[in-house]
Amino acid sequence: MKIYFAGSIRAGRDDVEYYNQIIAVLKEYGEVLTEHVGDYSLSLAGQSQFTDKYIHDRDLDWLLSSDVVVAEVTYPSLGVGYEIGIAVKEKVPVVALFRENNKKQLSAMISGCDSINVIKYSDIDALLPKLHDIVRSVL
Ligand code: 6K6
Repeated sequence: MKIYFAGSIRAGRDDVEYYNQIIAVLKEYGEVLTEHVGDYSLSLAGQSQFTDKYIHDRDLDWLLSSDVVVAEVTYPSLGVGYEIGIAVKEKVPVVALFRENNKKQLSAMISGCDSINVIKYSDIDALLPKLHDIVRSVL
C-alpha cells in the first residue's frame, strides 16, 4: 500500500513531532511516500536543492499514485489543503486527523466534505492506537 502523508511545511513546523509519530505507525502498513514531512531536520528552508516546480510535480505524481492520503490538518497549511482538494477530486481516499483542545478550528471545507474521513483526537497517545484501525479500514 502506498500512503501519502500530508502535513504543514512552509506554513510552520510546530507539529512535526506529531507527524513523525503518525508516520511511524503508517510505515507498518505500507510505503509512506512523503516520509520527509515528518523529518525534524526539514526546516522551513528544507529541500532547497529542489525547485518549487519540481516539488509540486513530484508530490502530485506521488499523490495520484497513492492508495490513501493521511493528512494531519491541525496546523493549517495551504499546501495540505491543496493536496486534499486534489485527492478528493481524483477519488483518492482521504483521512484527515485533527487535534482538538487547541485554539484552532477545522475549516468547514474539510469537516463539511462527505468524502473526507475526519478523525478528531485529543492527544497523540489517544490517536496512535486508533490509527491502526483507521489504516486497516482502508486496506
Ligand atoms: C521545504 C521547506 C521549505 O520548502 C520546502 C519545500 N519542500 C517540500 N518538499 C516536499 N513536499 C512539500 C514541500 N513543500 C510542500 N510540500 C507538500 O505540501 C507536502 O506534501 C506537504 O504535505 C504540503 C505542505 O505544504 P506547505 O504549504 O505547508 O508548505
